Amino acid sequence: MREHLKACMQAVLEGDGERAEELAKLTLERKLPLLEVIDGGFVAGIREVGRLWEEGALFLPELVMGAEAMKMAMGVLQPALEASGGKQEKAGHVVIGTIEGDIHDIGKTLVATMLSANGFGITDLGADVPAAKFVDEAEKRGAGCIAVSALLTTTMPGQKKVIEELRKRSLRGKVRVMVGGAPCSEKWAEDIGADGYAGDAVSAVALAKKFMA
Ligand code: B12
Repeated sequence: MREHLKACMQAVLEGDGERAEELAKLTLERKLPLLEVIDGGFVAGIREVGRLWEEGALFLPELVMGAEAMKMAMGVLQPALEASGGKQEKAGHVVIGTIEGDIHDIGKTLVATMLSANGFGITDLGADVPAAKFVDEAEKRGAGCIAVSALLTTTMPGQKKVIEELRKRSLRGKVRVMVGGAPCSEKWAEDIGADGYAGDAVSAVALAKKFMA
């Protein structure tokens, strides 16, 4: 298992999409624990890519290739991860997306997949989503929760706009808001008046369950 995790991490670090996809397929064939492989292998790889990029040891195209490799692996693993929850009663509906101006969608998609695997109905709006669109969709779907991802310090204030938009439409009492993404924190969630923050996909599921209870 350790060797496998190392290989997954390395494939993302090298931006080798084909290898990442091959390793993802091997993960399914060998019935290895999906979350462990995603977190300890592929996510560890993309975080290392980010760290090296910040240090100036990698160039932007290498960052992009790392992200592409990560996405290719997730393309193979996502359906299996979603199915791993089995058939469950619908736990509630969540509208999820990455806020306007921000195209980072890997973490958001992982959160959406985990929520879906745990019985939540999901409307995934993708990335670069205006605040009003989150609220439009929540209204349309009767969603009990909006989940807003932000990976850039410059786009984080957009999460607050979603809450303001809910207030404007007198929906704040009906729809819970959770925020997440690398620069967010418990304190940030409190500051902007969100209902909660989660640091990873597993905690996001626990938080959504708490909201819907
Ligand atoms: C991959 C990546 C990219 C890829 C994105 C590809 C894609 N389709 O997503 C590409 C190459 C396109 C990219 C572009 C840019 N990036 Co970038 N990127 C990253 C990197 C390396 C990894 C992000 C990632 O996917 N992590 C893996 C996932 C699984 O983790 P995660 O996103 O944190 O998600 C987890 C949790 O946070 C949480 N979570 C996430 N969302 C949500 C939502 C909710 C509701 C909840 C509850 C939880 C939750 O659960 C997830 C699963 O555990 C980070 C570095 C880092 N350490 O984060 C930089 C990083 C985010 N990027 C950065 C920057 C600056 C940029 C660019 C501006 C670069 C440029 N000069 O063009 C552009 C932004 C363009 C834009 N307008 O958005 C900076 C941001 C700095 C800052 N303070 O704002 C970072 C931190 C790198 C750095 N150290 O400088 N990037």
